[in-house]
Amino acid sequence: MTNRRNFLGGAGALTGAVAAAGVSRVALAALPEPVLQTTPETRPPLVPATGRPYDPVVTLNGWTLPWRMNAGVKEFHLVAEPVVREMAPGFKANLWGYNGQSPGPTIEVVEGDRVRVFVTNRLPEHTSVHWHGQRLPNGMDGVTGLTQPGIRPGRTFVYEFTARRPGTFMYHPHADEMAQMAMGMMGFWVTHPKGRHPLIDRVERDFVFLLNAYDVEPGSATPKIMTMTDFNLWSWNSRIFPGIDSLNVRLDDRVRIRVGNLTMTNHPMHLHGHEFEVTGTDGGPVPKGARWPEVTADVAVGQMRQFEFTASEEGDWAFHCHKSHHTMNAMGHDVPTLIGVDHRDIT
Ligand SMILES: [Cu+2]
Repeated sequence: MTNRRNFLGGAGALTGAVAAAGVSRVALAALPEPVLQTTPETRPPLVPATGRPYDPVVTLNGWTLPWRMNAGVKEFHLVAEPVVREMAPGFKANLWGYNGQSPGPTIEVVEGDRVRVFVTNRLPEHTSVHWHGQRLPNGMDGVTGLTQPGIRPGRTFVYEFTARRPGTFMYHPHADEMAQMAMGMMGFWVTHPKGRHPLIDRVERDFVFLLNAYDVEPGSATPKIMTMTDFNLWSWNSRIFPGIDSLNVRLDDRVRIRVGNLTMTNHPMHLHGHEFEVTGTDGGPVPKGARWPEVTADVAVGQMRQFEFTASEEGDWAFHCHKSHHTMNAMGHDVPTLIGVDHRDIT
């Protein structure tokens, strides 16, 4: 369920932590209430009640962050914090994320929207948010040591810019990146087109998720943050099989799936039973003459790929990364080969 935290209630740990860091009650009162998510279930699309209309997306095992309108500006409040993420039934991991979950909530805006994002840091170290792929003023790009000092623990930083081009983007820290991204700090951003767009079709189903990866030893719950390539959990939105929800569509629906890759390796994404086209990247929509049919498309590191197809075949169709070892979970990687071994004496 979705909860609103009361920053000024006096009883919450967050109130204490922020107040101790010297943020005045007057300043806090000006912020939008942070909204947090307590479940890893796929939440229904957030139909916009304020601001300009758009067709909302569905975040796989995730949710869209509510906003408030303030004098024409769309205001969001992200809280960077330690979270406990249920990665599969019975398996909870100590991650870092935003607003109660990892990955953070999807942020949805409309092309031309003025956007203000308050980022409160409840982590034990500094952080920032980089708005991967977006056109924005240099000072809003979120790179510590280059465009801003890190947001210190207990402090809130305000990012503000106009969402200039429609598209699918990601957000993640550019502060202690190796640790913070290995701990799960990332999220999705969708800027919907203003009105009809010649290269962005309306679809019946629009899904988003991030490919991410962790190294959590069996029996432990906190990722090893210095692992470079040998991860043992290849997750979608910090969920692993069989905990990943299905993408449910009706027969003959037009379907769009936006997949971002914030792991350390590429993932050839393969859809069964249908052909799709890559209709967009985080660089923008692909011209129609440059699209071709595929059943597998690679999503490289730091890339977003947008797949579209008509769900014209009835059934339960698999959709997976084609690297077989990416479909294994933590306990599978160290199993010795027993093919050719006479099992009769060891069973
Ligand atoms: Cu993969």
